[in-house]
Amino acid sequence: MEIRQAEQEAQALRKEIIYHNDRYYNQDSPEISDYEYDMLLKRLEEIETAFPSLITPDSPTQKIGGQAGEKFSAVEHSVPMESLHDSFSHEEIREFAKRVQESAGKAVLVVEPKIDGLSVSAEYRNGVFVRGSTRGDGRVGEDITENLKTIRSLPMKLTKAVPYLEVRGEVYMSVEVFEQLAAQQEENEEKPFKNPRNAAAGSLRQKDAKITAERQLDIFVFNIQQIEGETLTSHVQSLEYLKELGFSVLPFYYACHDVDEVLEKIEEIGDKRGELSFQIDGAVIKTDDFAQREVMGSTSKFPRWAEAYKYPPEEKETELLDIEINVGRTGVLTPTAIFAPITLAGTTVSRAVLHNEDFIKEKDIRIGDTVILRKAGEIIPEVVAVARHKEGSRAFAMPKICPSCGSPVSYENGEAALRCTNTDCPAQLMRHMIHFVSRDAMDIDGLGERVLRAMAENGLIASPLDLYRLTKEEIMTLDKKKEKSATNLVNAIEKSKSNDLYRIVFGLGIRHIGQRAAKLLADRFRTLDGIMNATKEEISSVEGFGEIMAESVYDYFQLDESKKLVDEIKALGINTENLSAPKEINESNAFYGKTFVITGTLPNYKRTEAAAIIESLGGKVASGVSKKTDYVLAGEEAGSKLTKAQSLGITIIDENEFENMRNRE
Ligand code: 0OX
Repeated sequence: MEIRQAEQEAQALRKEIIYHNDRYYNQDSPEISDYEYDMLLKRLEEIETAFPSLITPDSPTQKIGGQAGEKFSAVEHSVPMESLHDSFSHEEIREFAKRVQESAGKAVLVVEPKIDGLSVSAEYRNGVFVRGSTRGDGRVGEDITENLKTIRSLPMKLTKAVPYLEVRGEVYMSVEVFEQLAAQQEENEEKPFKNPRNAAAGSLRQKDAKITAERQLDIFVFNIQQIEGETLTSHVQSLEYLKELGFSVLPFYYACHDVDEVLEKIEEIGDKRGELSFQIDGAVIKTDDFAQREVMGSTSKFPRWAEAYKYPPEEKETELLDIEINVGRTGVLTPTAIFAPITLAGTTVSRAVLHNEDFIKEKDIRIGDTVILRKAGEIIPEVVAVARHKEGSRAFAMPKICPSCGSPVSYENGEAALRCTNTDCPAQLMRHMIHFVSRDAMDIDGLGERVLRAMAENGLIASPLDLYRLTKEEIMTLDKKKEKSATNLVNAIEKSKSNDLYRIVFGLGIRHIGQRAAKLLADRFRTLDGIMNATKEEISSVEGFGEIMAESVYDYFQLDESKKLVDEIKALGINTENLSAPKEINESNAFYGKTFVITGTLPNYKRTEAAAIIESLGGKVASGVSKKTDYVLAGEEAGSKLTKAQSLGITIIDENEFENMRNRE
């Protein structure tokens, strides 16, 4: 290649990589797979190695992609948080091992998983957590102390009072938590996170640490950045030491004595990557001995004593048996591929979303074809391409009528989504009812899709509000509904009448309005009437609201049906006011300024509900019992916290006493 051609290609690659860096690191919303990104960077590296005069100081090969943002205050890393150089073949790993041997002599190499999360630093003084930060560009990161405090696997106090310690670890979201979150986001028609890494990133860098707490993140610690009061000489020794201090350390790592063993362990980790409860994007190979690391040193960006190995994404072929059409809550018809089940990256998959007609046309997907599947972000199966058309297969066409109600379907103002035009479509109504009772909306216990379908089929309900008119006797006419469970259901429905305002707003299922948007509306306008009577300008001035969202809310409440619905909601006695309004707290109430610990199962409240009541009255809720605790609210099967409270002589109350205290308020 000539230098001029190389320069052009390098420039184009840099531009592309910088764009994808921004999508990945700053917007938590990548457009290409990690593998595709790695390949772009690798190509740029190849060009720069062949023509070193082309290297520019701002080339993505010279810097780590993240940038300390403006949301959080900056933290300067006194020990830089370096990144790793990537390898994609056994040959490159052999070269790395040779370099280590040539520079530092015979070495033990440790192979460990490369967790796909976010690198963070956590600092401790005298064994107590004092500060947390993101990696940022490796030299300056962001202060995320409050967010890290919400991670249960990160100890706030170590087993030893080490004078000073800075560790580095990877914050991640487990596959299980991610799948729950993805299902919830789909149900709420919110934009889903693409993979656990993005979900972890989006959850960690939140100004409101409460959101981080809800997302149940975890951490694996893998490095000591700085330590005072202890001398460690190897990686394995420091991992053992970190375990003793109470850290959740990488769950497995292997000390290898030659490169063949290294490659064997890399493959072994690769083989089990689909079965792990966390995602990995490769393996890391590290020189164990710190004295040898010292000899090798670092380049401007990477340590020379470590290397990453990236696995290619797993792809498989299977036969496309059918394309099914699902009708969503807002009437969108979504085609879904049904294929012969296969195991892919550890789980059995048999369905994949085909998004819309454009997607199917672009890839020319036809029923009977052999298709290539991959897991996007290693989790959600997607059709990459058609491997082979089946002989005589015909192009797929979206239906002209709704498969549920037979009404015409249409495309609205240039959208790629096809919608059923009938607002009374039973499939839409059913999705709407499922949404209405869901955990993030009215949160009615014991009402799932199965019961709702049975109720609708038996003519008991035709709309969500019909639920509030149901009697115990009517519910008991349903197959297998015993008196006790019918009573529970009636009670759960009744209880939902006192939900906070945002729940009913979200439950209405207004297009483009997710739970967070519903909370913003409730906070700003305080009552359902307030939201209904707001002007378009007032709605669009709500922080975080764009034109489309504002228009959607405004248009919704202009409809006569919506106005009638609001009247009906009020007539049924469903709360339409914001209850979390910062009320004047009467400081003489029994809760004000007191610290509570809640333990065990309470008969009628979830622990989070009891906590909200305490906090609304000016009390504090702590997680552990100490001398500072004023009351322990104990339910059934309360364990060690109750015993500790007894030994410290702290007042223990049950739910009854708790209620009495509230009434004395
Ligand atoms: C990981 C991971 C990341 C320490 C020196 C250079 C990179 N994602 O699991 N980084 C490192 O090592 C650092 N190890 C890991 N296991």
